[in-house]
Amino acid sequence: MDSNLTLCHTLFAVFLVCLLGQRHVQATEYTVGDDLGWETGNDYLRWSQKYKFSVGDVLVFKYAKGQHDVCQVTEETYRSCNSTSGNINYYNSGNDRVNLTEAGKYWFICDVSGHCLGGMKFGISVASASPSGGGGGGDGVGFAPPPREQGGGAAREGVGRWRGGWVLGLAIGGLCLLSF
Ligand SMILES: [Cu+2]
Repeated sequence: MDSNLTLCHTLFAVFLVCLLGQRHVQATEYTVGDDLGWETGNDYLRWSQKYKFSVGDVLVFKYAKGQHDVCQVTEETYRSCNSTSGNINYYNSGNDRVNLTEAGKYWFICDVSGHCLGGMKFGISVASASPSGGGGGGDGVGFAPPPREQGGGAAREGVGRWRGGWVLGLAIGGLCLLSF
């Protein structure tokens, strides 16, 4: 039964590595606007208040290329919707990934004429990465009210993966017991 024991240890090691990996990566991808994507008529203020963002997370803007774009701007430009100044980054691929690499505030608008004034704009607070994944350190930046955990596509996915890890662990544990 030596080989069974070895297999058991190997599986257990793999499980541990997976768990550790999950703790460290902890990056969550958020599709802006959830299922609706980056589009006119969506309430991005509401969307931005649903989640708690941390360093390492990624925002994904999905839209028909050419119909919208994404400008990361200063707070002033966010408020005025006047993008003649205050542009930090610009994206227009239709499937833009923005890595939240630093803690602080990020402001985004659509620079297509009238869209920002029409509501395609939001700001978020990004908290420094938390090692436990318990959801951000909350750094006291808070201009957004605490997130309500409702219908969170991305957030729920994270929890699902975490549970999956435990199920895997239990399965391996069961296998180990059976092999003795
Ligand atoms: Cu637009």
